[in-house]
Amino acid sequence: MAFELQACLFDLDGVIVDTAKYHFTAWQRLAEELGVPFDHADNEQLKGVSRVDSLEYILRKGSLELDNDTKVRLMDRKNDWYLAQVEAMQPDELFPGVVAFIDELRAAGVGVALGSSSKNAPLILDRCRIADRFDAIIDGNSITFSKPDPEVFLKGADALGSEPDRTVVFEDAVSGVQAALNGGFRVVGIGDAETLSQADFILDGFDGFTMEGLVDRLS
Ligand code: B16
Ligand code: MG
Repeated sequence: MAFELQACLFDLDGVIVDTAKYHFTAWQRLAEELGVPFDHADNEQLKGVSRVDSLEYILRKGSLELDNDTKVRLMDRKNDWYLAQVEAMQPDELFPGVVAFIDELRAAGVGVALGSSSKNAPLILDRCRIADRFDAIIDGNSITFSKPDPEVFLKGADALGSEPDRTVVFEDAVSGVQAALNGGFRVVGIGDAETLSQADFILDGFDGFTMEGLVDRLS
């Protein structure tokens, strides 16, 4: 039986734009200052994970215990370095094909929402001039629980009036794929098949990808 597609929920970092590289340089700079080694494998663990949980990961890795005020100061420093890169973003940093795919969904009456853990999502969408493409925007400012909790996607489906099992989540992070599964969604992994092995299927990117292709692969 053909999959009945009602809505699509898009993660931001790593699905629509490659901001993971900006997070990496900012977290690595902070980790270095704290004397904690931080490499790409660490960054992979932090994809989809909230800012505070990302800092806690680094502190755990370095067996460091800090008071709350210091943690807030460190997160603000990291975010300032991150924002300095985000401020300069341009629409040409959108991944190839993602806007065309979203436009195809919208033209077909399929609801489209953002489901990101990032508190900086509104700024990134603005810099890339893509905010008006979404029927609903759920981001780090509207949620209490970090992925793999499904809150961000359940709120997205709720805003679109869609059923999770007829709603597809596009995710690049292990924590995000797990969040989608925890919410009862179908999920397409963007990136490495081994890392995202729990997804329904894996896509390298959106270039040339169509709604028909999506429905075919989920049916
Ligand atoms: P911010 P996503 C996530 O965005 C990132 O993948 C993750 O690395 C980041 O720590 C988190 O947002 C919070 O971001 O510091 O900007 O609030 O992948 O869920 O779109
Ligand atoms: Mg992501």
